[in-house]
Amino acid sequence: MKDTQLPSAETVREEILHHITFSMGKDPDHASVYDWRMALSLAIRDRVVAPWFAATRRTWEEKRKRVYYLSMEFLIGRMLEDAAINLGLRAICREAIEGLGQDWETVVENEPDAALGNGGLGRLAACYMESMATLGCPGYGYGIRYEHGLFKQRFEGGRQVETPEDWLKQRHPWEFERPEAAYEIGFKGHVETLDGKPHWIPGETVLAEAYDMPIIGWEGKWANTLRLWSAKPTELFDLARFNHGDYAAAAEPEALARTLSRVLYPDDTTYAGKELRLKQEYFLTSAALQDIMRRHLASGYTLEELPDYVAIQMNDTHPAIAGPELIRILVDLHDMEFETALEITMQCLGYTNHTLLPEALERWATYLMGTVLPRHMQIIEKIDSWHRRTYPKRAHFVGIVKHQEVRMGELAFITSHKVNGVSALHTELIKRNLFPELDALHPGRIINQTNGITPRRWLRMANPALSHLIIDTIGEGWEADLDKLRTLEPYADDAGFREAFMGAKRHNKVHLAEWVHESQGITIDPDAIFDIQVKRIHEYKRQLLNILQTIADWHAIRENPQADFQPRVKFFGGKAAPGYHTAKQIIRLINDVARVVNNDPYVDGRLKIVYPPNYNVSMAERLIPAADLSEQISTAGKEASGTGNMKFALNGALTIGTLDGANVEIREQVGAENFFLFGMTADEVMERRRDPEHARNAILESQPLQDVLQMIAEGRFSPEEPERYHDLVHNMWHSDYFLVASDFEAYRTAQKEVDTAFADRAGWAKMAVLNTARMGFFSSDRAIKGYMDEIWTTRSAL
Ligand code: GPQ
Repeated sequence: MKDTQLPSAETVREEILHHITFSMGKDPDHASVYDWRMALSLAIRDRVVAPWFAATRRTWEEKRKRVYYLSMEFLIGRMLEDAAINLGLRAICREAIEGLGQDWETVVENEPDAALGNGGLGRLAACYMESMATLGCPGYGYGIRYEHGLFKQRFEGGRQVETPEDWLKQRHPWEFERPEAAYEIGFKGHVETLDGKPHWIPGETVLAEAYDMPIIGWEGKWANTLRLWSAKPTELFDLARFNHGDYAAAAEPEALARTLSRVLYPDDTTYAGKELRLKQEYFLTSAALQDIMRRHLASGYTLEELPDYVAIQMNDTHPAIAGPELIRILVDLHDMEFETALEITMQCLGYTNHTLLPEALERWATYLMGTVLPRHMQIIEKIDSWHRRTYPKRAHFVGIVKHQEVRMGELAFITSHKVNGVSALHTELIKRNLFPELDALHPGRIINQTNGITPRRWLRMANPALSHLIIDTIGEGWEADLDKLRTLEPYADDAGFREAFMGAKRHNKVHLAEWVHESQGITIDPDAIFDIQVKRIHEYKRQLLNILQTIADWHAIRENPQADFQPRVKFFGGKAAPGYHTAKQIIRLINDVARVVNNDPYVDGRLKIVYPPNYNVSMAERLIPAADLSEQISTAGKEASGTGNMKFALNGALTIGTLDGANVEIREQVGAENFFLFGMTADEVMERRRDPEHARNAILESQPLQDVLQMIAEGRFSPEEPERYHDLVHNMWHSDYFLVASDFEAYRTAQKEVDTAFADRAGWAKMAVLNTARMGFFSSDRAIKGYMDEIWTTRSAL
């Protein structure tokens, strides 16, 4: 958007006042922060609508192929500032709202996060939506409008306590309800044969009603739609029962229907096998496919032309029922031959795999699938036998239905023309370990698309200090062409620039320190190393390794108080799935250790542990720009990609990490000398696990680790309950599946290298600058271009 097209702050001020009066019905003198936030949002929203309509119109007129991104999660965070930035309006809006006597940050922070996701997978979907809009890739995101997003986390005595999230308690200014776009979704019932054709008679139905959110791209050149489905009853209530005075029973159908979109399952990279989850997955998928078919047929295209106009991407296997559903629509409703329908389906579908963890691979019991979706179960069997017939060579090893379970990974693979992993290493491991037989039968189907992040939110918006320094140095343009950051490279040797770069970092650290002081009551030193690990709590991500090393450091300081330690603040952030006991124990241990360390006079402020509760997108935006050190320490071979790793490096943090997921590619890009590598490789991990004594041996070889485990076992951090961590310690000695002990010494050594490197301020600054300068590859724009070229075969409309 050219500056000349931008409104003045005065104009925006008038628009805000208009909305305060006519949308909020408030006298400005009596308006609350909420009212101001709503009025500002609506004023910005008004400016999204024109580009949004224009994009939709052009897609129809130019008969463009559309991409449909199906995801059970969209972890969006706040929307106001993001929309303002992409429209080039942030500074103007700020001036306008401050002209009305309101504080910009207070107004922006009044917005609740849209937390319709658990972690990386959901946030990736949100970054991809933004990049599709930026690139002018016509498309829709399809998801569920959960009434309650991811639970809120509190700590009570160091333990995680979950409370329901309630983001829709207030009006949601970024959505448009579309009561006219509603579809009936069936469940259960039975299949009849009518005129020799199968016919599904569902036993239950609900309505899926659409709510649309515009997603505006950089500079407002294009906008797409995120369409979220909300479940409504097909019949409002039972009038006969109501008239009999049976009010609770009368309202039953409504309550039942609404449970479908009531709450997001809080499990990240695990799968629970619950009937309601299967119903949610089908609810999303069926609504999306009906909408896609309606749009396709309304354009006057034939069914055979579907792959020319429709690309459907399945975000993991959660919407993998899309294959059978599309076949059902084509065969049962449009009289197509099964094999033709399967062929068309494959050409439309793509499947992104996000994990190799066995506990995350969805497998539904055939009896459950047969009960909830009886016709789909028949179609799944048919796809399976077609595949065995057509590819008899390895039929014995490959199968969708096995041991009375439907394997959604195999189903998604077989019904897609492309299957992709999310980092180079992960894709290799998919081929080698997850789908070796299917890969041999379908060479070339598995491809890689390394993940990316949107630089608009994760640098321009989250880090104004660094963004402005970059703009002052190399100008604008990097926001939509992140490779341009390379032109910063020569400045790594410019002492003045390095100082300015570290000045921006220090500014962010001071800002974070103030927030930590206000919100946690902990005083931290902005000149200490800010060492941050934020992500879901999971054994494979090894927060345990981090806290054990922290304890070792604490112990070392106490043993030798005179020694030269670099002051550090260890930040942790993240939620555990409510039913994940070990992850919750790790949270409790971190909090217990924090209490002891933070109150230890011997430490004298040289080591602090900060674990603010309820980590979410907004907290990430606060923490990441202030990080010196990014902890990416998963057991090699377990983290499919990671995307937090990219956000930190882009903001000039150095990584301490293993050769896992996208860390491998980050290290290649930024240079091995600008990355603190440690630990076993994925191959070494597999080798090491074959030694049944690996844990015990590793512990016996490390006196510091023995000391640390001893302290925990003795109750040093839980004196009121010394046996609190016996299971955790016992597991370290006797199992340690994620090889915390085996990597402990390597990690400690790498942390010492960090200390040494940080002491050399100029050297550190140079490495930090080079990290930012060399992160261009990890823009989600690059990733989306890869999907457009290699999976969707679609072109930019810009
Ligand atoms: N991921 Cl299967 C999730 O966040 N949730 C999931 O249910 C699954 C994967 C993550 C994965 O652990 C990260 O390594 C990736 O970077 C991320 O998906 C996006 O691909």
